[in-house]
This record gives sequence, C-alpha cells and structure tokens, in this order.
Amino acid sequence: TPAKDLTIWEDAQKMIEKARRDGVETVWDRFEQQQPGCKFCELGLTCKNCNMGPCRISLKEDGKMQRGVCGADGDVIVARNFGRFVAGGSAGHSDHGRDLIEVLEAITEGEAHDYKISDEDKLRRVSAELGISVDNRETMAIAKDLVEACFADFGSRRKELGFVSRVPEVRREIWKKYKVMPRGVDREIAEMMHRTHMGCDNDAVSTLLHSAKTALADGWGGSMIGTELSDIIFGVPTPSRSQVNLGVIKADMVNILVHGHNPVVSEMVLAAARNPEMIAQAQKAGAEGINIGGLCCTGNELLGRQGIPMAGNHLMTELAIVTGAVEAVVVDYQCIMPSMVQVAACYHTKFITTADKAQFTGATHISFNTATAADQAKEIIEMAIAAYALRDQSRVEIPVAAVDTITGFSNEALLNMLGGSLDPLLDAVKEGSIRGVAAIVGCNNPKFQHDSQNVGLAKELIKKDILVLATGCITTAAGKAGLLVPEGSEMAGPGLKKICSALKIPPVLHFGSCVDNSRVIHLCGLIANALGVDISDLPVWGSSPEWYSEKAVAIGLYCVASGIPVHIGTPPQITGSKLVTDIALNGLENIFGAAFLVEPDYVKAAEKMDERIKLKRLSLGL
Ligand code: BF8
Repeated sequence: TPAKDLTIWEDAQKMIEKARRDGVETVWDRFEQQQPGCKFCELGLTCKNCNMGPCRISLKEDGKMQRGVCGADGDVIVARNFGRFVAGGSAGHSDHGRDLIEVLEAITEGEAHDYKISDEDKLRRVSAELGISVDNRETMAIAKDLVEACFADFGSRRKELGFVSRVPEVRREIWKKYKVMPRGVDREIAEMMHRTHMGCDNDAVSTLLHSAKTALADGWGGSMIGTELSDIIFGVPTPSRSQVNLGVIKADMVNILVHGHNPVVSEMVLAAARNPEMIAQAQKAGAEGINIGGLCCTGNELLGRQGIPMAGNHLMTELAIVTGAVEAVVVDYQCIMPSMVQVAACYHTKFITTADKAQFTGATHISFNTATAADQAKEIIEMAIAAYALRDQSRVEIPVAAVDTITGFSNEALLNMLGGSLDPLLDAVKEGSIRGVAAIVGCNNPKFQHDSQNVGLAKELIKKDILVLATGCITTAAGKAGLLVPEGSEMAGPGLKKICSALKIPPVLHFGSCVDNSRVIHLCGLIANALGVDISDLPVWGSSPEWYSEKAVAIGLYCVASGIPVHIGTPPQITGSKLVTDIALNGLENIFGAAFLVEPDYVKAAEKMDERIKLKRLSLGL
C-alpha cells in the first residue's frame, strides 16, 4: 500500500518509506499480515472465560453452536466480553490515578524530595470539595487527609465516590434509580470480573449496566483523581506556545522522547534534562544540548503544563524512532507498542522502561521510585548522552519543519480567560456563536487512514460553530492541521471565529491527556448546574473517530452514562448480539439520555452530531 494511503501526514509518509528502506516493520505491516481477521472475534462471539471452551457462537440459525458449553448465548457472551473490555480500560486510568495518590502520600511523608505540591490553592479547593476542613490548617495536614479520601474512593468503604458531588442532582437520581452510582473504583472493576466469571451475571442488560457503573467509577473516580492530583503536584495547565510533529526532533541535539501516560516519570526526565550539569555533558559529547519531545499522553501532560513539544501520536511512535535521531525513548505505561523494542534495536536508540507493571523484553529497565526519582532521571539522561555517540548521522532524516501550537487549556484556564465566570461562554452558547461543544478523544487505528477522521471531523465541527475540545492523541493531529492556533479559526464558522478572535484562542482547545476527559465531564457538570439542567440537556458530544483502546471505550461509556452522547468511528466487538448493539445505539438513550453513534464517515458523523445539537438547543429554548 502506498504510504500516502496509510496516513495523511507528510512526516509519517516519509518515515514509512524510510522504514521500508531500512527494513523496519511497522504497525501497518502487521495490520496487513493480520487480515482477514477472525469473524467470531470481530462479532464478540467468542468466549475464553473458562476451560470447558473456548467457545464460539454461530450466527447461522441452524440450531448448532447457538450456546457455549456452559449454555451462555451470544447476548451474554458479547455483554461479558464488553464488560471486561470496559473493566480493562477503567483499570488502566484508575491505576494511573492511584499512582498519583501514592506520590502525594510520599510527599506528605517526606519520602519524595524530588516532588512537591506545586499548586496549594488547588489542593485546598479540591480538598474542601471532598469535605476536608481546610481553614487554618497546614498544607501537609490537608494533603494527608486528601490522600486518605482518595484512597478511600478506591476501596469499598464509601457509599459513593467523592467527586460525585460534582454531578448534577438529577443525574445522580438516574444513577440511583438504575443502581449504577459508582462506589469504590477497585470494587466496580473487581465486581465486573466476578460477574463475568462462569455462572454469575447471565443477563446482558444487567452486565451492561454494571459496565456503565464501572466506567463511571473511572470517569468520576480514578481518572478524576489522576487529573486533580497531577495538577496539585505538577501545576494546573495554562495556555502556552509550543510545536508539534517530527520536526520537533533536532538533528544536533540529544533527543529524548517520553512516551506513556503518567507525568510522574516524564516530569522528572524533563527536570533532569534542564540540569546545567547534564547539558554540559551533552555538549561535551558533541551535541548542542538536550531536547525533550512528547509522544501520546505523557506528551500531552508535559505539553499542557510545560509547553514541551509533541513529536507524535499513537501511530507516529514507531516512526519517530525511524528518524534515526532519537537517543532514547523513555516510557511508563499504556499505549506503548511492544514493537518499539524491535524498532529501537534497528537504530542506536535506547528503549527505557520505568514501571515495574509495564516491562518489555529486550528493553533497559529502570525501576522508577519516587524516593530516588531525580537520580534515576539523571541516569536516563546519561544513557541518552552515551547513545548520542553511537548515532549514525547518515541515517538521520527529519522529514518536516515543526508546526506552532497554543496548548494547555484546563477548566481553570478557561475560567480565567473568561474573567472568572462561565457566563461569557454560556452567553456565546445562548446567542449561538458557539452552537455546541464536542470533545474529541484521540487515538489512532490502522483501520483508518491515519488521522484522516480525527482532522476531518474536527474541521467539519468547527465549520458548524461547534467548539472542539481535544484530548489524547488528536492533539498532535489538530496541531499539525493548524487548528491549535488562533489563526485556525479561519477554518471555523462565523460565530466561533468571532469568539476565537475576541478571546485570541484556537477553535480547537487542547484539554490534556485521555485521563483529562475528567475535565470535560466536570465542565459539563458545571455548565449543567449553572443552567439548572441535566448534562443530557446540553448541546454537547463526545467523539473518538479512530479509537482503538479499552480506555477509549471506558471514556465513551462514562460520557454516555453521564449524559453525553458519543460518536465512534468503528463499533466495539459487540455486533454479534442484536440486543447489545441495540442497547448501545438506542437503549442507553432511554436510561441515560445519551447513547453511542457509530459512523465511519466523518462528514456524515458531523451532520448527525449537528442534528442533535439543533434539537438540544431547541429544547433549551435557544
Ligand atoms: O490515553 S488517545 S492512543 S495515548 S488511548 Fe492511547 Fe488513545 Fe492515544 Fe493516551 Ni488515549
């Protein structure tokens, strides 16, 4: 397949061609090798939950293979598989959130000298929200209570999660009615595993409702804790200028790319790279200095808080190494292709893992520990500097020049920009300059031409005066397309263009990493409360056109259960069950006032999203 059919970007096309010349296998090669996929799996009709099987259910109605050995039918099997998929995604986000509680705990115990509380105001604000007394109390005493409150949200001691207080009352009533009020984060995930063990929840509807509950525990629990504690420890994102694409890799520098999700490692690597002693070492090795670039969501964390440029999104991660100019890729966890080890081995690149729960055979592992973080980060930088000496400059190709962006929005930054109140935003929505808001969650999937849907949908939506919030891997795509600078509003409709010019903001606002979709649901809660309505009454959408991960489905489901309809470009593996598919596309609307829309064509998707926005505006009397 010609590279131009695989991706819309010049930097990616050139690197795919170079990979082919260099004999490097990429995600697209492996995708092709996997075709055709297994139909039973695609439909969700395989079950491997016990050893009487594995089983598969036939769609032919000839009486054979209509049930697994245990007797489960296709609906039950599809629902069980989907439930475990959601549990996997929720576990990923939430375990990330828990890691931040542990860092905050270590700070309060004086065991993490390299970390600090960067935003005391936010610590106090969030703690007060969770019912912790903050008046006349020392910062560390409050932080200790916050640590306990957050840990409690993971167990089964509480009746409901702390941040559920941010959810409009009417929505909470719906959750109570359908028994999906999330309790402990770990509890819902463990219960999902229990329910889907052979012989437990054998009713698709019941399993799906618990899937929603598990996802809500992620969104309003694990993810929200992850976001809020990251802000407290590393600072609340504020808009700043930066750059994106493979052009952020510099031929004359020691290039280190951070990849994964948790800022706990990448922030330390960044701090070490700024250390004059390290820079001097790099210069001694013949480089101009040390350059840090981001990949995927930990890239988003650094981009939002520190303005560190973004080298690429999910499908760019292998290609970044193919430039031949990357000394080290430092990873923590999630969305890191195991193939990175093999790609790195084709060049002089060190592939360094840091999380004991995400180890890769063939990688250099540094068991990262908050007590020794700065020293370990220094060790990583030294490895990269040593690798620089091994770089073969004749194999270096940096395909394009970097593109400018303004990134790092957050609810706080937004409020600040609006002068401290949501009113100007609400007024813009009321008068129709901004007709609605859509949050696009990144991801790439080789099932689509890379980023074609992400960019296409964002452009269609802003044309219709729908403000776009970008999280995760769409950030890089939007940046490359010129949508993350105020001038990008030239591509927007007249209303949105007017607002963007007045506020000097881009038509697509970078709202952080995937965990930061908690900012999006929080914002929706704030807007709904300000208008005195439910979240499902708002002219809002979530979308993940090129989604691939379990986490993306967890996000989609917690948005839907919170009242935000969600567009996805491909269905999850549920289409083998008419019942489950119908619930996802329609039934959820009756329960939560929002459901999924599956539409692989971004133009049609934007039209359908727009239709609903029109209806919602009408019912709000706008
Ligand atoms: O959490 S957008 S490909 S990197 S899953 Fe992964 Fe998707 Fe990127 Fe971040 Ni989110």
